[in-house]
Amino acid sequence: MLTLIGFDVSNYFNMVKLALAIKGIEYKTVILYPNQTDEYLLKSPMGKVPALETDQGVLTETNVILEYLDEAYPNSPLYPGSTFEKAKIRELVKMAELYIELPARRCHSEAFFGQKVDDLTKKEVKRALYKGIEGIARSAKFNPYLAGEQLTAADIVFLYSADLAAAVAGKLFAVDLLEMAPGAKQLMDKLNQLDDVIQIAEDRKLANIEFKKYIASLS
Ligand SMILES: N[C@@H](CCC(=O)N[C@@H](CS)C(=O)NCC(=O)O)C(=O)O
Repeated sequence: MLTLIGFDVSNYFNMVKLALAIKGIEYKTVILYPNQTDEYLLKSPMGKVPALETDQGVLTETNVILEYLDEAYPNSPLYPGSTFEKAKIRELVKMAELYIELPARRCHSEAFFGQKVDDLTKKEVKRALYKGIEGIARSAKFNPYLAGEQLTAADIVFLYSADLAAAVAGKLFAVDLLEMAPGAKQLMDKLNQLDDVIQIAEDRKLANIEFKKYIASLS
């Protein structure tokens, strides 16, 4: 059986959780925070979560895990369509991670943990997020899903990237990021109504209590 390693507050962990839920794959969970212990680095070379233990070995990097799951469990495909359509989904996944999730992450400490981020970083992040969401607006179909009529891996990655990025943009720049991509808000609303997404949000809320204690213990 697959084992998913990570913790329920992690947006990347939740991307994999949602993919597993959509596909109805059975798995176990090992709750673990990212760390640089020798033991964990043997599994996850960067010490990050999530990691997915399979019969053949451990996989890391969320987009890779999503593609693995889709090939190993072809039901409810997350990369449906022709070779070109699959590539377009991968393009959207990559854009959401590179241009939305990663820039916003640079400001998570101030937006979520009350630790100041310097003004230059904030300026860079604001500019990067504007460019990112404008790029997504050009590239995505929002019909109603990112790649068209079917929910794909792009929606999963966008959901758990854009929510945090929108919170960062709202808190730090007083900007409604999702408004800059027509259709994005409606898509987020639609995705947030899915039973699996509601369950993941509940798990996340519960896990956040322990996570906050853990973060406080680090300082
Ligand atoms: N590129 C990785 C990113 C995963 C990631 O950044 N996870 C966070 C938790 S949400 C983490 O492990 N952070 C600890 C670290 O960066 O060392 C992926 O796609 O899975």
